[in-house]
Amino acid sequence: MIIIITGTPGTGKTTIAKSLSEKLGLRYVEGKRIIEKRELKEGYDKVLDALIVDEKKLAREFEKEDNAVIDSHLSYFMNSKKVDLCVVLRCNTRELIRRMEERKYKPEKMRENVQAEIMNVCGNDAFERGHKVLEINTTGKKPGEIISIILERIKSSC
Ligand code: DAT
Repeated sequence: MIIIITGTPGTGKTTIAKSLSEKLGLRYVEGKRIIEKRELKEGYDKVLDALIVDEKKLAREFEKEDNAVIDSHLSYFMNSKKVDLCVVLRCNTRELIRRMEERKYKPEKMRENVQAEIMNVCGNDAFERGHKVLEINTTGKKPGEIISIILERIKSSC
């Protein structure tokens, strides 16, 4: 089973993906680690303070997995036939800004991420790529509640 967790940075992907992988006995795959390990970094965007990554190459690396929860906002670039469920985590922008301030993100990066969240870039792209999408508004929900929503969906056969 392959479950991918996408969403704007700060929406809770790592928190949820780690916990979900433990609950389901699946491997936890961290996108950032794969980018480092496989040297998929193609550059660095100084203005946005973000890595430039070849999404197709990254998707191919993810597609080598067969029983995993994949934690990456770029995970929706995977072939949808190879994915059982694509979870899109959403978050209120005020809360997202608070979390990004805690992480000391640059203003340009915060602006870019807030815009991406408002436009639901990850969710829309995931739908367009044909994924079975479960979109969750995480605002005010504890991680345990979010996990329960995902498990419920898996039980009802994705
Ligand atoms: P991401 O991997 O999408 O960047 P994260 O899992 O690292 O997100 O979480 C970002 C911050 O928000 C981190 O300090 C933990 C906190 N957080 C995550 N999920 C939460 C939730 N459901 N409720 C409250 N705080 C949460």
